[in-house]
Amino acid sequence: NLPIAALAAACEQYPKPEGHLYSYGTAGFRSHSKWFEPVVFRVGVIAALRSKRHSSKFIGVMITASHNPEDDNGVKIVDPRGEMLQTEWEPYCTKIANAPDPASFITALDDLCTKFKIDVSKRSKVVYAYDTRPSCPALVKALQLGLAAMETETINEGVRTTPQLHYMTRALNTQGTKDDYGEPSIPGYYKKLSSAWKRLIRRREEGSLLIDCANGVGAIAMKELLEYLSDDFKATLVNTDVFVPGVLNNMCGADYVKTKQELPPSLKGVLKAGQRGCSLDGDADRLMYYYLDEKNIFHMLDGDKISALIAGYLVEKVKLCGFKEPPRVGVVQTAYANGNSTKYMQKTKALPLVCVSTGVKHLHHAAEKFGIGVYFEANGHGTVLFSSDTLENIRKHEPQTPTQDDNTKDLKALIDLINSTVGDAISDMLLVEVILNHLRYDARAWDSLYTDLPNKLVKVNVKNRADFQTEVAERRLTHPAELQRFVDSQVAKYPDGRGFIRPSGTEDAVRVYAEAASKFEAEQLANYLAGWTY
Ligand code: NG1
Ligand code: ZN
Repeated sequence: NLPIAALAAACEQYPKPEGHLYSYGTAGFRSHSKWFEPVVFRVGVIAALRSKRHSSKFIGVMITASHNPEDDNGVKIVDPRGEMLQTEWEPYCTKIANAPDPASFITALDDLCTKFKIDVSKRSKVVYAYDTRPSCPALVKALQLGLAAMETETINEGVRTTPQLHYMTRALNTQGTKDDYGEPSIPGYYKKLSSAWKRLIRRREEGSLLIDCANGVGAIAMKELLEYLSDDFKATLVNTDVFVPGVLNNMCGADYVKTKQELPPSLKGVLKAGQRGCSLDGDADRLMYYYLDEKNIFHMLDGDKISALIAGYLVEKVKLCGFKEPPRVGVVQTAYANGNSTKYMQKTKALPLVCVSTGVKHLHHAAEKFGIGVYFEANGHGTVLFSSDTLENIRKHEPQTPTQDDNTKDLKALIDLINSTVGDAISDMLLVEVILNHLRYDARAWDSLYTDLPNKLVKVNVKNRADFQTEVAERRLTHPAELQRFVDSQVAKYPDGRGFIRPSGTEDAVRVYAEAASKFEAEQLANYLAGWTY
């Protein structure tokens, strides 16, 4: 049975603030950090139960609010294979987080145990980490209390990137099995990436890559990784003020670059024309690339361009290995993917492509259906998945020529270089650099794969985002129907126009997206849609 006395006592220590509703959404729970300790305490208890449900496998808990402001915080649960928490648990998490008092908290936990037939007597194991936010230490305490109440065996990984925590969770659970994901330690993570990199990189890069670490945990991870990469990788780190209050994600980082479509002010005069730069977000799971041309004009290489580069490269790589039955490479996007990226993948590269709803778990699950599934959100979050059949195929493959042999070795190293558990800005960055190195591309050559259609994303705050319902992977509103009719009538006026409105899964807002042949038209269309009158 549940340790009711311990749970109730701990719950008293972290009373739920009245009138504040939490919801486990696409990125777990997220809110202003001052409301957050009771939620994190309860997540500790849920994570323990999740571990019991999975025969005492390690469950991960990550405390971070990613690209959001420094005063926000968030928490999410990571499943044994390093994936996001199974969707069926989300409403139970929401219910447990909102239980107003200890008695209803225990009842909500009981409901979860009954629903998922949890054997409470099993042991539980949880590995956790957190980002650099000043609110983290207090939240970690709350988490620890929840875990202690459940007598959970814990590993505290400290200040780590979100993808490192996902890696750890999978590595801990696969250690010594045929699916061994690598040494279950942070040095193990660096060793895995750096040895794959050393196998893959062909000639020493002359220029240095400029990496904007958003003043977040990515700065710590990058510094550590550079030690392992030694001379083989030249990088200059900027925005590395990890513990200076107020600077996290502020006027820098991947989200700044994507939403403003401009160079962070701190990189002006630092990034040289032709040099590649990239920005991580606050927990280092999103990546945006960019460069300045000889006229100092800014060019952004977003998640779609990263995806196009990787997918195009992998298709060719697979051909060079000489498989009897080559794995099928496919791409997963969301409605925010640039229209010309979709065209490029489908028409120029003949890649199978699916479009799914926003949120990594949707992309991840769709990508699992391909032999090799490349998924990226336009905002720079993504990775590559290799199905177990593909992994088996590669393991058994007997190359017939030295070229096939060499390419197969490359492919194996690429699998090690890629953090398949979740989008990982650092692993993705190494992957991009390797591909550019193999193709002998500079930023401009990469950029010229296709030209982005001008686009604009606007956020409109609304009282109740549940009033907005969508279909066809969030590309159309079913409700309010008159609003969709308005969208259709406006979009029809623009050549190459595309526009849609969907409720955010993380904020009390709807997002309006528009694309058109020119920047002026894209902005005009977005603004019309945002100020709808119907
Ligand atoms: P919402 O708030 O549902 O639009 C945002 C991002 C998602 C995803 C989640 C989780 C956009 C337009 N939306 O979701 O892609 O990253 O946050 O962090 O970028
Ligand atoms: Zn993030």
